[in-house]
Amino acid sequence: MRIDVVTIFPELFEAFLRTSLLGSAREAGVLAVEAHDLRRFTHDRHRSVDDVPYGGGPGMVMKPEPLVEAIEALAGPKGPDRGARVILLSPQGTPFHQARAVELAGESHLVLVAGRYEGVDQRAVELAVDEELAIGDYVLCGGEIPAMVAIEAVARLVPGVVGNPASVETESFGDARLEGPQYTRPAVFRGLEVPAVLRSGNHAAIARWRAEQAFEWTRRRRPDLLGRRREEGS
Ligand code: 4HQ
Repeated sequence: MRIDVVTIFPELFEAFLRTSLLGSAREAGVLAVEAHDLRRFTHDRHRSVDDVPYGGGPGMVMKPEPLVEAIEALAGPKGPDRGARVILLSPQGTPFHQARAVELAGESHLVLVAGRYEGVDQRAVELAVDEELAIGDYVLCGGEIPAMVAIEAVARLVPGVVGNPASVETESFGDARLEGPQYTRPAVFRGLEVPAVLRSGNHAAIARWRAEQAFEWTRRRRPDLLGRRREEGS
């Protein structure tokens, strides 16, 4: 899979993309991820990417010209023949969740657009963006961290990115449940014991206990997940 990011802060992605599973997957050639400086697609002396909002109001709006140029350079023109899916990270987008990550992991090429300021000129959205995603109901300063969230959620589902595929399947939300508690050594820490069943060696009992804990945690902490239908995934 290939992922391109359009941003005015490509340096934010450097350590992120070099580190851990993403770094290894990129080195192994399983994944190609690159951040592109939006200012490369400007033509004026000041390399402007923003301008004042029509109608007035606080803040600035991202100019359409550099954005559309950048997106078209990476993804081609919008339309049925476009080989990539272009996603704008925005609080106005549809909520991002595990089921969408699974779908996006099946794409061959994603272009993620990280905006700044008050947002993006709507004509750039209409002309060049395929879909808008929101990672949550809160407001950040830019779409860079939302883009990283999408990259990490999607990339770990791409075959070969996570070494042990079993750990991808059993984790939370794959089945719209929370995971229960996890323990490692020591068996007793500050007087708190690891539940005996986990040390019993009885694998059937362990599996049953974990399923119960997962259900109980979900019921208490996220009852909304239990009401959802399976196809929604999360
Ligand atoms: N922003 N989910 C404002 C977000 C956001 C979110 C991205 C801040 C876009 C212009 N993006 N910029 N929440 O808060 O995706």
